[in-house]
Amino acid sequence: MATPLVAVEHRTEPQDERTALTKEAFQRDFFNNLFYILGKFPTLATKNDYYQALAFVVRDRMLQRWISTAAAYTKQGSRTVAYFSAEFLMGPHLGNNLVNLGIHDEVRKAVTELGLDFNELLLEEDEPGLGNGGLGRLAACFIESLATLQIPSLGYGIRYEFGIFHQEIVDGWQTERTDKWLRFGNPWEIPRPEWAVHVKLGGYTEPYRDEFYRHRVRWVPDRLVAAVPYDTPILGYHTNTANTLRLWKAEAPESFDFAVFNRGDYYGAVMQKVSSENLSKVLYPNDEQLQGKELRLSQQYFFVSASLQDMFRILKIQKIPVERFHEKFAAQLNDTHPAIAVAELMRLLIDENVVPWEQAWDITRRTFAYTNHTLLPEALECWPLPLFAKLLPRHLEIIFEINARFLDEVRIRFYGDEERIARMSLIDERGERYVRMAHLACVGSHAINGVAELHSELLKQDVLRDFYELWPTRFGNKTNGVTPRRWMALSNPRLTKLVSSHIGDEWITDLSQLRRLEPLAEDAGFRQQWLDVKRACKCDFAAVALKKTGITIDPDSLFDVQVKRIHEYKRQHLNILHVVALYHRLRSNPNVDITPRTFIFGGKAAPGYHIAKLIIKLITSVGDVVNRDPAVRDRLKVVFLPNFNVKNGQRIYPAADLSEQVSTAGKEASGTGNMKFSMNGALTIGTMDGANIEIREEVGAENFFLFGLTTPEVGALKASGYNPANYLDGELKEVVELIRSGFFSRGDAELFRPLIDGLVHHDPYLVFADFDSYSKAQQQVSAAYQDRDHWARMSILNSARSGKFSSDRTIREYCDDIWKAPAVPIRLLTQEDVKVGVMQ
Ligand code: NBG
Repeated sequence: MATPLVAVEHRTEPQDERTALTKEAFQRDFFNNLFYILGKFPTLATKNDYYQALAFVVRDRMLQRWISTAAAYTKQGSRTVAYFSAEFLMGPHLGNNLVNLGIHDEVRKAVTELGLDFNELLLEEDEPGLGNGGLGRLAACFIESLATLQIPSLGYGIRYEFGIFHQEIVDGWQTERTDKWLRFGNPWEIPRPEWAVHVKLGGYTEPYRDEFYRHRVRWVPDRLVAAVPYDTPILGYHTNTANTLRLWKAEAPESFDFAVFNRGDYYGAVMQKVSSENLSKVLYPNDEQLQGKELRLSQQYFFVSASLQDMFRILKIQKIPVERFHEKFAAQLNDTHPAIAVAELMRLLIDENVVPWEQAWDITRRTFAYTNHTLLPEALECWPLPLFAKLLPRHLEIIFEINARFLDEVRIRFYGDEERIARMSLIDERGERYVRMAHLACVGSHAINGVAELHSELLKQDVLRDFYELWPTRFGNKTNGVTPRRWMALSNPRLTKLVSSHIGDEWITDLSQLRRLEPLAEDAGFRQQWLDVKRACKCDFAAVALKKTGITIDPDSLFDVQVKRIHEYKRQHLNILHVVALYHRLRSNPNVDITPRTFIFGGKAAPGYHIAKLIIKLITSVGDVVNRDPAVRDRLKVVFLPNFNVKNGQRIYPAADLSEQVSTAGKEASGTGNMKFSMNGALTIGTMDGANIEIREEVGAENFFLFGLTTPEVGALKASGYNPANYLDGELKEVVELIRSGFFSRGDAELFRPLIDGLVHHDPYLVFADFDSYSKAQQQVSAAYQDRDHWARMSILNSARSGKFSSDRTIREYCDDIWKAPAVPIRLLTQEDVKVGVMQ
């Protein structure tokens, strides 16, 4: 059954004085905020003060929607999606809120009239970088789409005091600086200490009989941490809906110091407070890599427990019995980071609400669904049993019980297949014992999905094959998407204007309408306008690149871009080897005719991932040589843009001609950057991996540069005993020798040895095997770019056919197939309505 999720426009809202949408009101409130909230006057005000004064102007306009939304959901007891995610990579709020409120241009005018630089104020916002990469950004796109589609929802996560580190490039190397995003305060959040809850940790359990002589278990923790919610409103685009992102901050409980304090150990008491606060101090900066630290598991449990307790509180206010938990809430597990929720909901139901096991299990399973985001074995979370037992003794008991019952079910289905039972167990007992979080997530969920078609297929065939064989109907696919509000309307206003002037602006909430651009690909005038927009975006980016790196780049060269986390499976090294090959060609034959290109790289390496950091060093070192070599005469440039984040992404995607999506087939679960590029008119050079396959299917094979081995070919080559040295001949050999010789490292032949030796002897991601095919595809790119007119056609078609990759489509599918959550349109309340409510 399809739920009606049409975004209804309600723009005739009642307005209070404080929420009026006129230029005069904006200007008046701007100064009011500067005086009364920030306590500044213009002579002393910093740019950041002005940014905040503006942020509060916008926030006032959001609060009316937020309150109206909360009132409607509370009154109606609406079914609510709870999106559980350890990461929300939101990016700056101000611009997005202006776009979604529909007041972007008016506010720009109002601010400009005051003699301030609007863009500069937007740049003042320190973005909440509470995520590593695609997984966290997906969560951000999803909650925006949920609000746009008017689905009641709550995003639950952690309010890290330090988000993803700030990357600087020093002497060509990545260096990390702490991300002090809260330094000047955060105007977008409201703390709700009155809804704080306690989270238990450690200690032991004991059985007891309650007053009705029932057998129960009590968890006696050795630590309590207070979880304080900080709420951020998430606006839908041109709707009255403002949902909530609720992030938990760890604090010491009120009575934290009582016992210690009485013993006179003031210092010890304060230290205990510090240790509680550590829980939400910092985001672990690992992407696709397990960090088996106790603090990490504590963080996961901390936010999951706080969120579930919060959901019980909501049930209580709305007078819904706990037995109907799953009717009120659909909870999505964003990867296994929140998988402990399965055991925690069981504990809350059984131990704290005295619900019988079978019923509790039924509620739990109907509540949760699990999204897997990776096929890399090193990213699958497993916790050592002793660590788990120490931190979460009661949960371990519950997991054992879940496991015993689950394995009984497997035994009956697969009689005598003890190997299968060992493989499927929630506990890995092959050596040291581990809790397998992906198995817990599968067993505790009624729906399991991957994030692109290929990925979901590989889950069924490989990583989760046993679970698929047991419960085939639980498995499905939900191909990722990205929000066109941030990734087009906000970040590419020129393209937005051009597109809207031809097909109207409904595409912003119905991206499939971009198809109406297709016929315009044959219109020479439109193609010229399209190229003009692209060129203007490239000029903007060239200015940014110059400012951040000191490198001058030519906006008429082909902008060839790879921005994403640095990881061997994503193969930035394949890209840079090709750059060296081009350089080598130019040096060997200075008159060779090549298409001028600017290679742009960006992305962070996990601080402990040495090879990834060495790849960055190789990129910057090649850049140092190439950018300065007069023989190249500006035909090649290499830029490593430091600190790739949401803010920088917004300037890069619109400026790209070519999008590098070159992961080894079968390794990238989906990718979402690939979608942002394509929407903004970049062509893709890519492998048959993740969502690339679906992008190619949509835009047409003739508008996509395909190369490389397919997933089955990768498997076959590995099975036959892959030897990378066999591929080391011709140009690739010369390239490798050049790097090995120390040419890019001032004669230091040792510097890149770990990277080069690793490729020559192991090459787990088949860089060498794919090099030739990649290089040929790049020659096709160069040739194609020579015919600008044809390139423009392909670029237009990429954008026109990217409708599938809106996160609105993805969220509709989740709502229809998994969450069964219908839209709830919101009527705006005025302050008068609210006052009447108070008087009643
Ligand atoms: C990442 C995948 C990407 C995918 C995003 C969002 C993790 C664990 N996974 O391919 O690598 O696009 O998730 O689904 O970060």
